[in-house]
Amino acid sequence: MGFQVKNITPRELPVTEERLRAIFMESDVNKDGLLSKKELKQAFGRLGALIPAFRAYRGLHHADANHDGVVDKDELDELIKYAYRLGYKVT
Ligand SMILES: [Ca+2]
Ligand SMILES: [Ca+2]
Repeated sequence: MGFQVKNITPRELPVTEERLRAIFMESDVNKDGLLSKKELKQAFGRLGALIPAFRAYRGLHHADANHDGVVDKDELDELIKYAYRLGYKVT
């Protein structure tokens, strides 16, 4: 019959923790070694989050152990674990 099977498989792979680390570090646009909420929003946007602002808020809440409003390099591991559990896929 005349219709095509819509079974397009994008080349998506589950994101690894290494990849997440790279994405978060690249999202530190002002290179101060800290991830602000704005930078987190950008990172989650790159990961394909439906509502990056919400994920930035949740991720920050989860990882920001010293409550200074930014994720530093000591807190990054927690952020990576949080993002990893969400099971993002990257192309
Ligand atoms: Ca920064
Ligand atoms: Ca912090």
